[in-house]
Amino acid sequence: MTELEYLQRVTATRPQRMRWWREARFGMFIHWGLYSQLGRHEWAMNRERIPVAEYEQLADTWHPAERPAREWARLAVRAGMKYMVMTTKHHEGFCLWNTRQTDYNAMKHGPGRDLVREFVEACREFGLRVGFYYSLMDWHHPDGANCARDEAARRRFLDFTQGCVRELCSNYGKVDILWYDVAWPLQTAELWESVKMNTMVRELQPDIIINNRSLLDEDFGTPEEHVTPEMAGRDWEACMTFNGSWGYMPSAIDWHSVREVISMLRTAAGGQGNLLLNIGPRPDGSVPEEAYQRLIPVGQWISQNGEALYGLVDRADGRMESMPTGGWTLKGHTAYYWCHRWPGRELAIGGLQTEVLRASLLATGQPITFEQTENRLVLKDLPESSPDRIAGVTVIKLECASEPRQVLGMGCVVL
Ligand code: JFZ
Repeated sequence: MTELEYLQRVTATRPQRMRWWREARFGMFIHWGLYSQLGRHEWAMNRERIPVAEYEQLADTWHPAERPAREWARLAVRAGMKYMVMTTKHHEGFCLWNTRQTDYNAMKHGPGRDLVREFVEACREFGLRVGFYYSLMDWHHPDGANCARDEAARRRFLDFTQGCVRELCSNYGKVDILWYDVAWPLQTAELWESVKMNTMVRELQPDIIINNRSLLDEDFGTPEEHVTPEMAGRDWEACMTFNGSWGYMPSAIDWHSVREVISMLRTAAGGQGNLLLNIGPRPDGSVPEEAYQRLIPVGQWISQNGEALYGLVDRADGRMESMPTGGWTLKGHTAYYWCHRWPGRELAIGGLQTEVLRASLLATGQPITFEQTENRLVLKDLPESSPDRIAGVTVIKLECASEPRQVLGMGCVVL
């Protein structure tokens, strides 16, 4: 199949394949591997130049607790997340599943079991969609670097890579997401044989969605550590750490707050994108307390305000303006104003070009009285302080006569 034929086929099926993902909005990223034992970031092997022979010893000292993926899944559900993506093989090259491609895997070493299978079973038990992260870059495989210089090595490494991906897409039932990472050292999709590999993937998993990190655009873009909408019409998912490290790192103590996570969600939904928020479990698989302290309140907030987050949303950027007290998400004729700086008894919103039919507090349905003139909406008789007691982010629902639009520009009202 040519790349053009592949592209046409993938484009044609994308709306149907992506629908659940576009509605889901929020997922949990899991980075867990041998590096978790070091607790010094998942790049420790590279950043500290740990010799392979020394690093390999971690394979036999890793003894995770029983089925920790069930704890992750339970927390993901409580947090309002709809899917999970777990590292099946990170750059360190250790495979968390029972692979035939290398003995450097969880079955043959310390864990003594298939950790990917446990992850899939936990996702299914808790009703979460299944995502596999797979690092193309491999610091352990003998051809992982010289494949860029030696054609025989490239052939061997591609056979290894395609063998791993084939197993992951064949042996675990339905896989919903394939999340490639770091296509180093080969510089092009052609050198990686990405069309051939992803054609195989899609033959094995016809409904799967694939990210953009096998050097093909595929189904969605992956802004990392920043929540920045991609161009209109392009699906995207911001992947974010909670504290600056993907892998377990107890010295990484600056965790995003509940309010910051809600702000990420608002930016994602306002730009028709998703948020994939990471936790790095401890070596035994347990979840750091800081993650619970944030994800439980986030889930409580979403349980009251999920209408403004989930489902097919319209892009707010380009139709609505930035405001000092909050931000927008849109759905059809309804605008949701996520007010994170509560103004007190009145809230004025300038520049609305759309007639507001009804205003209410989303969480409770309580109506809000308002006055609307040509260029100004004034919400009146509001509570003195923000009604949201979880994070101080109150969503105001504005049901309009048509698609909401706001125009403010740089000037002011001419008296
Ligand atoms: C990659 C990984 O290196 C990282 O460990 C984590 O898994 C993350 C989700 O993905 O992070 C990257 C990828 C690409 C670049 C930098 C970090 N880059 O292109 O500069």
